[in-house]
Amino acid sequence: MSKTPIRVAVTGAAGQIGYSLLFPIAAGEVFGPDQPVILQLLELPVALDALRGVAMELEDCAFPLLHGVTCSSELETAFAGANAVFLVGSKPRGPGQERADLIRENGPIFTGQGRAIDAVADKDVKVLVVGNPCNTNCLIAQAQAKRTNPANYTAMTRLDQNRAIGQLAARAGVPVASISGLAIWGNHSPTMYPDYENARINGKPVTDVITDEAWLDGEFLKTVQQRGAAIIKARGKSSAASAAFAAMNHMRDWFRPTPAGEVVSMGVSSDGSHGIPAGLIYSFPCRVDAAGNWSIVQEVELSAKARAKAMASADELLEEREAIKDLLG
Ligand code: NAX
Repeated sequence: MSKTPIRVAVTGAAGQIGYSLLFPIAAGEVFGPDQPVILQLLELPVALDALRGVAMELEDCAFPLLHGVTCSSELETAFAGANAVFLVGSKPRGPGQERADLIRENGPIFTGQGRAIDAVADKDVKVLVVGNPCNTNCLIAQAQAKRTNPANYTAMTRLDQNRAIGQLAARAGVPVASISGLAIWGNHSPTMYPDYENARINGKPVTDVITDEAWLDGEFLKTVQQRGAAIIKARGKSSAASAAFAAMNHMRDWFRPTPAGEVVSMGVSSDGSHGIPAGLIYSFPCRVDAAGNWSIVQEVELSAKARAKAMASADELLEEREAIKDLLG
């Protein structure tokens, strides 16, 4: 007997990331090859025609697992009964715009979306915020969670994890599957810290294989932290396919137990673990249990230099929280 379809809401669905995200979801690459899905897509009214075009293309793929698509600019329609939500849509940072201004501009979007999710989504809905600044946008949406589970509001740092793994694998000359335990700490911003000290290459500490610590603390960190800007410079557009793939990874890995020995980077609500201020949406190494609940990995230690970087990113998040504190009530 086939499974009951799950409802998957995606905002900003006619945008670049949406275009790379919807088709693999419909193909079963996120929720499993036997799990039917209903896609509930949200767009601004101005982009609804484009969204209908995307819906036509979805139809033209004749995905056996795709049991329905709705296109709407109504929050309550898009989030009704949703089991999983990808909050992708938000305003991009304008030329020369300060991060603080972007936070103020995008914040209210997430108040409204958070409120609607809490009102009409499934009680156990899992929410992933991709739209930037994703950690603080997630905090704003989570503040509305009264009926839904506040722990189920997360932000995406998986792209940063994947980028870091790619860089280490290239430097060590090994396949990416040889890298384990690499996690991102902090904010999805240039202050993030990819913790290579607790990562392994073919089971050995990274620093035993890549002995050039100047490269690890210099070029490696800089490349990962600045990768988004490098892609915009090269492509003329921000990362889209890689961001969509990371969003798929994040959600897939939240719906299944984490394989032994692995960790997943997720921006989650800090409970004060590792000295990170409680309540921030902060990226930690996480593991997911058989019931689909994440927990922060406790058995990792940061060296003094790594801790300083992790705390600097927490300080940035504290500043962001201060800038939108009126939206958290
Ligand atoms: P696009 O500009 O291509 O698409 C965004 C779409 O969202 C547009 O179609 C727009 O109409 C829609 N939209 C805007 N406000 C909306 C609202 N209130 N409700 C519903 N839809 C709305 O951007 P795209 O390249 O797809 O990027 C989307 C977001 O992802 C941006 O905020 C971007 O900064 C963020 N990113 C986050 C990453 C991460 O790792 N967390 C990496 C990639 C990406 O930069």
